[in-house]
Amino acid sequence: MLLRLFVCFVLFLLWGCTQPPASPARPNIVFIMSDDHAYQALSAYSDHLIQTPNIDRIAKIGMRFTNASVTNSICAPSRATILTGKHSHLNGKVDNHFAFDSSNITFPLLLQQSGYQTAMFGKLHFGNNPEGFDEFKILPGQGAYWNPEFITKNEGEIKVEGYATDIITDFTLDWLENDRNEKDPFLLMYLHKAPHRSWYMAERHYDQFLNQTFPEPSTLFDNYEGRGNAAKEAEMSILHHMGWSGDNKLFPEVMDEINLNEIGYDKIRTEMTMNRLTPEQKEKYIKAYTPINEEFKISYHNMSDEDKMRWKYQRYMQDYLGTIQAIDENVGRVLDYLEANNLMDNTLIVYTSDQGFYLGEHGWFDKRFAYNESFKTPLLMAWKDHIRPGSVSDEMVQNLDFAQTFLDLAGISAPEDMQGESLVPVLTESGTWKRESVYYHYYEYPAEHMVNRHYALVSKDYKLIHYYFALDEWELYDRKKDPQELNNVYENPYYKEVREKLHIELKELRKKYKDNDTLSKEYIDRFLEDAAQGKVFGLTTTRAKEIQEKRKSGP
Ligand code: SGN
Ligand code: CA
Repeated sequence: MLLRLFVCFVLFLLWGCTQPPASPARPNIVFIMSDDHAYQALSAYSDHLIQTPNIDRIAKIGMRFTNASVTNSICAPSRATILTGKHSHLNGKVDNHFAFDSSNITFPLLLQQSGYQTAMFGKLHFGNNPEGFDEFKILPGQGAYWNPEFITKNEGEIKVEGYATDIITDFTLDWLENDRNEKDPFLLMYLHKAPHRSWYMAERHYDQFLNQTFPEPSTLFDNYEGRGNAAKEAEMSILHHMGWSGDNKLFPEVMDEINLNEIGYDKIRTEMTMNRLTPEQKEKYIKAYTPINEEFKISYHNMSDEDKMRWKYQRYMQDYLGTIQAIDENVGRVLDYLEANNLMDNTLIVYTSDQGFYLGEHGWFDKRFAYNESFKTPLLMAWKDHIRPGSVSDEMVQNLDFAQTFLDLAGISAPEDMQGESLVPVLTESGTWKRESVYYHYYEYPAEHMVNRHYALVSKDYKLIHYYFALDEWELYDRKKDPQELNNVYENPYYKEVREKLHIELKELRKKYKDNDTLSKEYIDRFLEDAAQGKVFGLTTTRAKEIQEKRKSGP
């Protein structure tokens, strides 16, 4: 008997040795992205504005990137770069205006073809539906905070009562619980609309946020001395370009009462939002914002520009950060689900934003510039037993790298023309990964916020920017000595050698990424023609026509 047992045991061992080792299951990917979430408003980076304990859980169990950036700091182009692994000039989505070219090969398509289940919920902003998804429920365009409509794969267009951040999470959890099969790996893209302008928070957060005062950034009153014209010409000043009503939530009737005239569609924006609310939602909203409006009526006529800036900044922060509170709670719901269902073990979790955002730095809101607050983006990644808990990477990674990273994890070789690099060696702290500098190119001009076209090289030490098109100006920043980017040292003789070296590097980067100076003349003319016909949001027909005329008479 014993002998038989022994023989069986030896045979068992031999059998085990002759079998190939079981290949590890391909990881699931949960890609969480918010829209315009500044790293300054995430406590894993800095807790001076808000606590985000749930999002921070990803940093605690995984890696936090301190130098993650985007290639083009605006919504749809960022998303196109993420999906295609290519810079804007190659995937064609250079700005928010024209639709995404769906013939692009994307990583979700490749994952789906290789057996991944794929689902997307939330904001895409492509002007068409995503390819390569078994299931999607996406917001049309920018989408709405309140009672939003969704374009769905299987149910046509639907409208759901409630608050967007909660609803997008409900869809996500519902898919995880009811639609996912347990045998195949999955890619889940969970994409928030918040904290995008015009910053409407969930009702449950009114009490907490409408009574808070937030610290001001030291550059709130920046006068743009020491920099070129692009910063001076941009229309994203909290004082001058943020709407009293559409952004800062003054009631239109209060503005009429105190004779505060706003140009443009500021009050109309409020009316459009209010028309979406149910009577109960509206009642709570009016109740919450009435004290602010009443107080403003009394103080407005005695306010200096400085006071107005301070008031607008506080109003902005209360609303913006309020929207982040709901994201944090909802990310917590998703992480809880993953934990409770043993999905943490083999899931890569990513938290990022489609770009950074100005929270009063340089007196600004919005993004678009190659300066830090908009160029950089938060990035946290966790994957149990593969990424060291609490690790920090200062590598210069970009949204360009996601596609190849995810394909690498799934064991799929990336198409040759993808331009990023797999982050797996960085994540697992194994092998070598070296990148000295990254490339940036922003195109959407003339357009809302009037940030001139520019391209840039960014290394850990320096930033070299070229504004072209309506300007022809260079800027150079010493990132170590001047982290706030207040002094353009391009003409400073001390930096002559550095400048020359960076020029050569920039040329090489542009060659490597196959970029050339400008967009085709035809593209710009088509864009301006649409704007002249009132089809480009945020650019008035008058202004577009003026620019068209100038181009006709110009060189
Ligand atoms: C809207 C906003 C802009 C914002 C763009 C792009 N205006 O047009 O402030 O820059 O979206 O944002 S609003 O009056 O509609 O709020 S992006 O994140 O989609 O690129
Ligand atoms: Ca955005």
